[in-house]
This record gives sequence, structure tokens and C-alpha cells, in this order.
Amino acid sequence: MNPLIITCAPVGAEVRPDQTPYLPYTPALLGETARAIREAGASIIHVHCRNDDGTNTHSVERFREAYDAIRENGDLIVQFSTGGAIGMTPQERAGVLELRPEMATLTCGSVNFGEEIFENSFPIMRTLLKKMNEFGVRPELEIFDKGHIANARKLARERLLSFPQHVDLVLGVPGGLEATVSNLADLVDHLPEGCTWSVAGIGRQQLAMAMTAIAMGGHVRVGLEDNLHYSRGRLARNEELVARVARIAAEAGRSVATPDQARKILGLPLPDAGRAAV
Ligand code: KMH
Ligand code: ZN
Repeated sequence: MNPLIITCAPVGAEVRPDQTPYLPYTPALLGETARAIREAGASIIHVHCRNDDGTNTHSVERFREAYDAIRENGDLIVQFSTGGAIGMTPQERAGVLELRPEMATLTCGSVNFGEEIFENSFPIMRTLLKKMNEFGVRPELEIFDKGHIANARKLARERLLSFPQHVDLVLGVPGGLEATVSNLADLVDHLPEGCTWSVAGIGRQQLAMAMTAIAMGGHVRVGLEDNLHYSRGRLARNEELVARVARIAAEAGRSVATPDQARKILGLPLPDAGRAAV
């Protein structure tokens, strides 16, 4: 079977440092985490940033520090969040794209998010996509609900996006589609031709969704952004969550993709290609 791309989302915007001692919320901690998850089998790191007190920030300077720390610690594909945190302006969310990460997320529609609303109107999506196109950043389409696939198709008709793309199916957010095998299979059935996909199961469903994706030939996202626990009552380290998925995949006959193998699968240029052309 095809190699498994494991994305790790080690921080997110919702978990507080007082909830777990393992949240890598500073650039230095993100650098250490990049090394550890790479060794454990991850090929993509999904990045959010925090201030030193743990509050959310989407400042370009903080993202630059984090980006440098990650790149000093290996060859992971770096994917910035453009979702940020609830309440951030579209301009704040888009600003970090000037750092030209290889990838960035694009959530393909608004969704209830617990008691709040994660707002991704068409004007917001267009703002983010135009910046991604301007800076040569590859989107990863975040799908929290089935209608988000239709929204992505509309953006493609507007020529802001072309298919196939890499898609992350985010299942189990309170307010979004539930994390069930039938929901996952249904979304996969409705993706545009040729798309690659991963699943991010939220909370307790993270492991079940990962195992299902491994069996289906898809890819997997894990990390403390989506799930704090390794097992009931036992807090997880990011690298443990990655390592467990890698072990299960090996048992199922799938090796984990190195970052360069993941780049090939996703159609991203290899880092050396750019350097050679300069
Ligand atoms: N923190 C959520 C509101 C993304 O990174 O693109 C949005 C989020 C999605 O985490
Ligand atoms: Zn995120």
C-alpha cells in the first residue's frame, strides 16, 4: 500500500498550557517537538503559535521564530494554520503567509465550534486563497462538514483553486460532522477526483479514525491540537501519538512516508529543486 503521511498538529489554539505539561507552545519547544515527531514518523507539522504566556498569536514575527526553530530541527513539511483562533481577523490569519511556508490550511466553510462560530465565509476564503496563490503556498483543504466540499468546488470554478488537492477531513468537532466510519467513507466518496486525504479525529475518536484511514489507504493527522490523551486518564506527548500510528500502520503493511516521500505524493517541489534553480 502507499506510504502513510502522518501530520502532527502539536499545539492548536484551544488547549491551554495548564491542561497538559506536554504542549509545545513556544518556538523552542516547537523545534524540539519537530525533531521528536520526525523521528517518530511524522512528515508534516501543522503550526499554531502562542505568546510566552500561552495566549494565541498570529504575529508574523512569532511565526518566523517558530518556522526557523522547526527548520533547524529537520526536514518536516511546514504547514501554517490560517484558521488561527476564534476571533482573529482574516487579515491576521492571512498575514503569516508572507513567510511562504510550503503549505497552509484553508477551512472550506463556516462551522459551529462548540459554543462559538469558526467563520470562513466566501470573502474570507477568497482572501486566504489569494494570499496563498500570491506567495506560492499549497493549501490543505479542511473539511468539517459535507457542504465544505461543495464550497471548495465553487472556489475551483472561480479559478482560485485547482483540483486535485490534499484534503483534511476534520471529524468530531462539536458543531461539525461526527467522527464515524460512515461519515468518513461518505466524505471520501464525494471528494473531487484524484484528491489525497487525511483524517483528523477529535478527542477520543482520534485513534479510531486513524486506524480507519490506515485501512482505507488515506492519511492521518494526530496531535494535541485535536486530542490530549494517549488513553483514558493518561496525557499524551505528541511524539507518542505519532509513534503509535506509525506502529499500527507497519502492522497493516504501510510504511510511514518521509517528508520527501510526502512531498512527492502531494506534488510539492522537493526543497533541493528550488535551491538548484537559484
Ligand atoms: N483553531 C480553530 C478555530 C486551522 O488550523 O486551520 C481553527 C483551526 C483550523 O485550528
Ligand atoms: Zn489548526
